[in-house]
Amino acid sequence: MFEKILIANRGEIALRVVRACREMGIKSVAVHSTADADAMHVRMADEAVCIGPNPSSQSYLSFPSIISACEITGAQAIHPGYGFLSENAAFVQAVEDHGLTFIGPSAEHIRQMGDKITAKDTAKILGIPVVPGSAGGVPDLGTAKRVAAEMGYPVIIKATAGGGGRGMKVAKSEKEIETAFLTARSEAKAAFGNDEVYMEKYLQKPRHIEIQVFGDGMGKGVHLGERDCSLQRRHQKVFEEAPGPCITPEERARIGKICADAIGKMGYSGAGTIEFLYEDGEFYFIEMNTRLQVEHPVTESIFGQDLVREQIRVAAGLGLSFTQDDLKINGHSIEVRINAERLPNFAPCPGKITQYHAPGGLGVRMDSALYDGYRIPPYYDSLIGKLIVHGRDRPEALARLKRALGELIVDGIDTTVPLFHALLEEPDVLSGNYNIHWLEKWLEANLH
Ligand code: MV4
Repeated sequence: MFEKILIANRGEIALRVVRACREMGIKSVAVHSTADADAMHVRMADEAVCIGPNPSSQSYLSFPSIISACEITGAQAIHPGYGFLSENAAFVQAVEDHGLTFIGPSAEHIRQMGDKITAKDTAKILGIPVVPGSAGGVPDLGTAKRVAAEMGYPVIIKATAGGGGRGMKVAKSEKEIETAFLTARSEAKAAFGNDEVYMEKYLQKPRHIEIQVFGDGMGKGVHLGERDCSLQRRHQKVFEEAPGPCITPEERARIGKICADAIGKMGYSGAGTIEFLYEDGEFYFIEMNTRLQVEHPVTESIFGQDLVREQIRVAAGLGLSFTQDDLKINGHSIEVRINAERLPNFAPCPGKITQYHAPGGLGVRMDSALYDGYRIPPYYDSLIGKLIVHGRDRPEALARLKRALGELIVDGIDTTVPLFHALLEEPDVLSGNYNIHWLEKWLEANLH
C-alpha cells in the first residue's frame, strides 16, 4: 500500500480523499493555489504544498507543479478527484513517466472514452446497448441528411470530442438539419479544436440513469447499481438519487451485469460511470466517465462502501475489498448540490461565510470544505457542499432531506438551498416523476 498520496484537487472532494487516506493509515498531501492557502483541505491534510497562482491553469492544472510536489513530499500516488486532471490522458502518462501511480484508469482507457465515437463503438462491441445513430463521424451535410432520413427525425448532432452536453444540436426536421449540422461543427471546432461530429436518434423524454462500475485492473468488474441524475440545469446536476425511482431490481441486475462484464473484459482499473438515457424501459449508452463522480456518495450510502478506499486499493494492486455477491442495496439516498449561486439566474456568488452550521443526525452526511469565516474565492467551481441523506425508503429520505435542509446555515452568501426547499414541495419530485427536461421547464415556470 502507498505510504503517502498527493491530492490534486481542492474543496470538498480533496477533503473526501484526505478522510479516506486517514482511515487507511496513509499520509495525505494537499496542494493549493495562492487563493486556497486558508482552505479546509489544506488544514486537514498531513502536509500542504503551494503549487501556483490563483488561475487553475497555473495551479490545479499544472503538470510540472503537481509532479514536483510529489517529488518534494515523497508522495507515491496522485488522487485526481473529479474535474481538473481527472480525465486527462496526457497527465496520466506524465505521472507514470515519473514513476508515480495515478489513482484511476490507464491513459489508454481515458483516451478511449474521451473520444465519444470510440467510446460508443467500444460499448457496442462489449454488448452495451447504445443509442441508434451514425456509424462513426458524419463528414458532410449530404451524409447528415442521408443518415437522418434513414433513422428518422428528430436527430441530435454531437461533437466527437465533446461530452457533458457541450456542442450538441437537435434537428426536428429536414428543414433544421443544415443549421444544426453547420453550427454543431463550428462550435465543436471552437470548443475542442476538432470539428468532427456524429449523429443519433434524439430521445425526447428520457431519464439520465448512470451505472457505477469498478474494475479491479485484473480482469474483474463489478457494478454498484444506478443513480438517477435527471434533475439538471444546463447539463449541471442538482439533485441525484440512488436507487433510481423507476428502475426495477430485474432491470438493475440485467444492465448492471452487462456493464460489470464489459468493465472486466476491458481490463478497466478503478471507478467508472456508464451513462445511459432511459426511455420506455430501454437503456441507451451515451458516454462513460472514467473518474469518481461528484454524486458518488449516494451509491456509498446505499451499499455501505467507501468508493475512494476502493480506488486506492485497486491503484495499489490489492483489488476490491468486495465481490458482486457482497453488494446489497440498503434503503434510499438523495444528494443535493449546494452551490454559491444567486437565484433565479444561478449567478456565481463568492464571498465570505459569516456563519456555517452543518446539519446532522441519523442518515445525514454533509460533504463540504466550508467553515465559519471562510472566504469563497471567485476563481473556481461554485459547488460549496453536498448534502446527502439516507433513509430506509425514498419517502423517509425525502423527509430527512427536508429536515436536514432546515438545519443547514450558510450565511454571508447566496446559495441554491432555496431551490431545494421549493423542489421538495413539488408532487413530481415527491413521486419521482421527472425526466431530463423537468427541471428546466419548472425553472422557466417558477423562477422567471
Ligand atoms: C441525448 C439526448 C437525447 N437523445 N442524446 C446531454 C449531455 C450528454 N451527456 C448527452 N446529452 C443528451 N444526449 C440523444 N440521442 C439528450 C441529452 C440531454 C441530456 C442528457 C442527460 C441529462 C440532461 C440532458 C439535458 C438535455 C439534453
